[in-house]
Amino acid sequence: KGQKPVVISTWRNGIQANEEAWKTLISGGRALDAVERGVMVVEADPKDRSVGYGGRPDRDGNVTLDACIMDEHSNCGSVACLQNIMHPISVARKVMEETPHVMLVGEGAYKFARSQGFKKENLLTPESEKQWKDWLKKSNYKPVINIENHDTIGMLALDANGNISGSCTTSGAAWKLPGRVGDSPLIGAGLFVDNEVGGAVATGLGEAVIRTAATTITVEMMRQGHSPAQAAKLAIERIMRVHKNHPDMPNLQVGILALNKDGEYGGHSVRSGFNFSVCNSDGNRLEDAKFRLK
Ligand code: SD4
Repeated sequence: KGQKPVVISTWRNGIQANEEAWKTLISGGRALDAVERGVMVVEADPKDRSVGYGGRPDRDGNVTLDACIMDEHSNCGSVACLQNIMHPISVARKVMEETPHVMLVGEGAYKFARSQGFKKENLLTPESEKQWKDWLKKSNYKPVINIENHDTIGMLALDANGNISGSCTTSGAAWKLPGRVGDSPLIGAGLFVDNEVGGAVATGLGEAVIRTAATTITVEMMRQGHSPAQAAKLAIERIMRVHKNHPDMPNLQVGILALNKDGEYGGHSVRSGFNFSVCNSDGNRLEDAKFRLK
């Protein structure tokens, strides 16, 4: 049985993010505020090497950030390849609320952020710089499942008024080509919300998520009557079918979380190892997603 309010987010780091989001939800606040404030905790955490401050850089040593946010009215905002700003999710929200656009990238996103009062900050921590320098020795680009590329935070919340919003924020794939944008800032790929139905977020190999519009199809599956758990499973099966003969398949990991209007949720991944954090009135805890492959 579903409950509201509820917040779910990807990976173990979602626990601290949920804790923050819950404060907003339990005081009757908006899901939109919850999903922004929640993921900000992880953006500022240097220990998370895939999000915001402390994120692993691209192969030139620059930390570039992707983020998006979507509310219960299908308003959305997004930034991609943004540098030197600690909270890309808040810049994405400003794009949504203060401009006629949905997405700003690179230098334009940075200039916009500065004009909105965001500070310029160095996001490359000594630890991430050291990892990058180690990587440079061989310069071998090979994403390692569940480790190297996968701590992006995606969050979905259903508030006490029955409204759903979502957020997603990442430094993307470590050692990516400069200028690479993943699924995380793309509405319909890394995140999709339709307040009539529910929402979905994705983590993992962004290219595979984009090829399949994975969160869009998850939400559409729920619209057709599937539970969130079933919808996430069907979307993962679709991703696997599409990538059957693809060079990405041997290392492919994608995890999808889904939440519906009744507060029911579910998660599914291609391979084992994907977990997610759930917080409702039963508490804040980590759950393992179901998966197709060991
Ligand atoms: C990307 N989907 O940029 C992101 C990476 C990710 O946990 O999810 N990391 O492809």
